[in-house]
Amino acid sequence: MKKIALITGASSGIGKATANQLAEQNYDLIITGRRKTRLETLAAELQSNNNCSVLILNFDIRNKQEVNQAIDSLTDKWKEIDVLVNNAGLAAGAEPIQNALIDDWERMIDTNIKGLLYISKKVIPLMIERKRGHIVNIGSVAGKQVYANGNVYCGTKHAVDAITQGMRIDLLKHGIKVSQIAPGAVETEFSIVRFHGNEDKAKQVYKGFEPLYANDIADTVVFVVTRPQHVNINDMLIMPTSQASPYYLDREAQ
Ligand code: NDP
Ligand code: 8X3
Repeated sequence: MKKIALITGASSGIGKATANQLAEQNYDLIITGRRKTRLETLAAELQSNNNCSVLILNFDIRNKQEVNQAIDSLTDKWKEIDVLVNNAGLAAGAEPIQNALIDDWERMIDTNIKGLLYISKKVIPLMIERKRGHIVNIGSVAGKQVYANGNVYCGTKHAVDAITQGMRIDLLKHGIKVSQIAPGAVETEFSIVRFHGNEDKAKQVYKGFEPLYANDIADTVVFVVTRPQHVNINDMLIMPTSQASPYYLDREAQ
């Protein structure tokens, strides 16, 4: 029987690449996000390139009712979720704390922390019932180190780091694996979103060095979820070769 993976934020970037790579690994997929047309296009591609079934759940992860309804709508077959990739997330703004917008803070906290919790709260009981499952939280180097103007984004990813550890402890007795993957700079739509649609500013982030690509992180998700049952990767920090930390970047590398 094929395994099922639910990936949040599959309409773009790391989530989309993960959907593609898990489909190649013979998973059936539940793909989620707000942009329905993108999810429909991805579902068609996944189904034609791989022998897999794909289900779209179209919701805003900040909305608890929408999250609950989406998971409640699953048939018994689709409720057998083996892997939950908690990927949906964003940075909004990169300003000193005194200048930052409260709306940006709320978007980040509501998506990166509360959204991750809403969906986990619905999926964990399904995993506990089956005494198996694997939760992969996409954290960030921003959850390990704090950098200038990162304030609240770094705060949300530190929360993901702590929540991942807490989940692992609490789910230990239920046979459920919990892992975190914490990337450095990955060129996706992340910076376009962070700078509120300013593509020129977003391009500057990756200027002069080769960043990670979404597929590099999808590779690590595949690695983490394909270890033998007795092996869990607790935490993986993955950076571009040109980035030693948020503070040290070799922009002359290219
Ligand atoms: P993208 O902007 O390319 O993708 C973000 C995804 O999250 C989209 O599919 C988007 O879907 C989804 N999403 C955002 N807000 C919501 C929401 N309210 N409801 C449902 N889905 C939502 O960025 P990345 O692929 O780079 O980001 C993925 C994850 O990786 C994030 O958690 C990010 O913090 C993390 N990360 C990224 C790094 C980077 O440098 N790019 C580095 C470290 C971590 P839609 O808009 O359709 O709803
Ligand atoms: C995204 C990477 O360094 O911009 O989490 O925080 S960084």
